[in-house]
Amino acid sequence: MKKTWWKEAVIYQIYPRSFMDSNGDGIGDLKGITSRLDYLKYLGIDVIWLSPVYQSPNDDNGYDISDYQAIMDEFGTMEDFDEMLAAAHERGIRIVMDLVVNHTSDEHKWFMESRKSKDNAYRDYYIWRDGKDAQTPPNNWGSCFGGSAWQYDEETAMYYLHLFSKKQPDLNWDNPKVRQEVFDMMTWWCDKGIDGFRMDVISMISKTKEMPDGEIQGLYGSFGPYCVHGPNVHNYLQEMNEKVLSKYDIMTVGETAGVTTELAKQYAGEDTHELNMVFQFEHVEGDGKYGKWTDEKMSLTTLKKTMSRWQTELYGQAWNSLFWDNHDQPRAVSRFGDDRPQFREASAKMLATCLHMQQGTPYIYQGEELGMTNYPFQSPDDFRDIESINAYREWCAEGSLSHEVFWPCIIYKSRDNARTPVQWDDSPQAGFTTGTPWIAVNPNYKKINAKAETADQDSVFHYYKKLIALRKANPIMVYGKYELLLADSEELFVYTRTLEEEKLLVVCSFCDHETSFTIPEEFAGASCLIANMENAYDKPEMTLQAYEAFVLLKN
Ligand code: TEU
Ligand code: CA
Repeated sequence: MKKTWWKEAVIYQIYPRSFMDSNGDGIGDLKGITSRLDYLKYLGIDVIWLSPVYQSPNDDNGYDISDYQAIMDEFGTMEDFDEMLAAAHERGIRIVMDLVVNHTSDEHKWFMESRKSKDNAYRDYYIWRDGKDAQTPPNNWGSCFGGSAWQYDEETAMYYLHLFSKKQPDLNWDNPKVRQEVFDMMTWWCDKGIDGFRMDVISMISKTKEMPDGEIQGLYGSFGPYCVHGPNVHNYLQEMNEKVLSKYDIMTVGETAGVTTELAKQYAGEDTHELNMVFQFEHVEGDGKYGKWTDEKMSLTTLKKTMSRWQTELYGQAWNSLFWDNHDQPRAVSRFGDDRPQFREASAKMLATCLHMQQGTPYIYQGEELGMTNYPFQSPDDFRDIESINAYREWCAEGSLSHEVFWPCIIYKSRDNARTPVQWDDSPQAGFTTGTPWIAVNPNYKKINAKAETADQDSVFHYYKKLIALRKANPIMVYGKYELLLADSEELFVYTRTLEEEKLLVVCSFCDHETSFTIPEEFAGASCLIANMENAYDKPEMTLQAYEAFVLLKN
């Protein structure tokens, strides 16, 4: 298996709006990121995945871009970006940009032109269709953010497709001019010295010609079979690779909602000349009760089966991305661990062990290294995210579900859980801003914050720091072959990694009570590489505490 820097890296995702505010307007910004690079260097991460910082009206917090080669006013200037890029590189940290090219903002000049007339030069930059009439869209597809996936435009009395908000019109990738515009823009950023791209919903860029009604899921028809993994998606990615990616020493990761292991081997195969790796979502989706919304945890056996399939089926053929959360998911410790005070730290460290000892490139979402938790939402007015705001209205306020039924589901899964400001210290607003934050700071910042944790060797922060350092010193963590043990246990996630003569045993308790465990004979006398609590490993029969995690190394 080829060794590369992005296989051996640990990647940290920054959601700029909530990371650090430098000018007191309550909104995170580029200078704020620059001011915290020493913290990230101390943590030991190698790459920053920077969520969008381009010009945007912020209908979807920057995932609706109106100018790909300008910086969002609220985040600062292009000079601020250049300063941040240079400061990161000085510290040996690479910067991977978020490439959002399935759609633009409706305030992008291309769309402003496209909607002017049916014969405008930019008309075919987007996907326009006649409705059945001015009140009836071309088909029954629903948008990811609620409502129809089609918006009627008076000017030319036609509908345009938007798989996300109506201010995010989908680009027509079948138009070679669109592809060339995107490739030119990517080249411009690569020439500035960035180190790669995370590609937003890249599995959706190719749509089928025919656009029939979809199977009803929830309140609308599904666009999945017609807009995900479409007929030309691999051709377009190979063209992108040939015209841009192959010319630079950069890394790419595709956000490929709905991807299977088979498809991942094509998107991110060692020799398919498309992407380096993909984000798969099987372990963070499929738990929904009302669409994605739920208040129930996935069973441990289901989680283990899903993660193990990705570990074994990609091994030696494609590269895994490893994550528990990001800006679209609830906080890991609240969702997969246990955020009750007596268990939060142990379970956060256990989750870190379980993920970072797997095969693939691990991603840390801002605040995950502190064990930050979900937010205690009290009212729909607390939400800022278009997805949560629309969902509450569609499923509950105007829908069929009572507040009592839907509220626990939306507060458990809302993307805003991950978007509350990073908790830097115990000063007002957790040191994130001297002003009023755009979204409320979690009230638990007094205890959960970077200042307290960097000073405490036993903190979640220092546990992540140790894991990152271990990855640099132990190639088996990067390249070892994975094998699941105790598949049927609903309490323990246990697996091994093997690389030549070395072998790791990774033991993680996912339950809130004591459990027993027997160390396999072959690990008798093995040394402990890392553990989240004290225990003895010199006898095979062990008692594990709630959320205990440890790793034995036999070499
Ligand atoms: O997310 C794609 C996507 O499918 C999300 O809607 C996500 O799966 C869902 O919100 C999970 O609940 C990408 C970006 O990560 C997201 O922030 C954007 O809102 C979306 O694309 C549109 O650009
Ligand atoms: Ca600011």
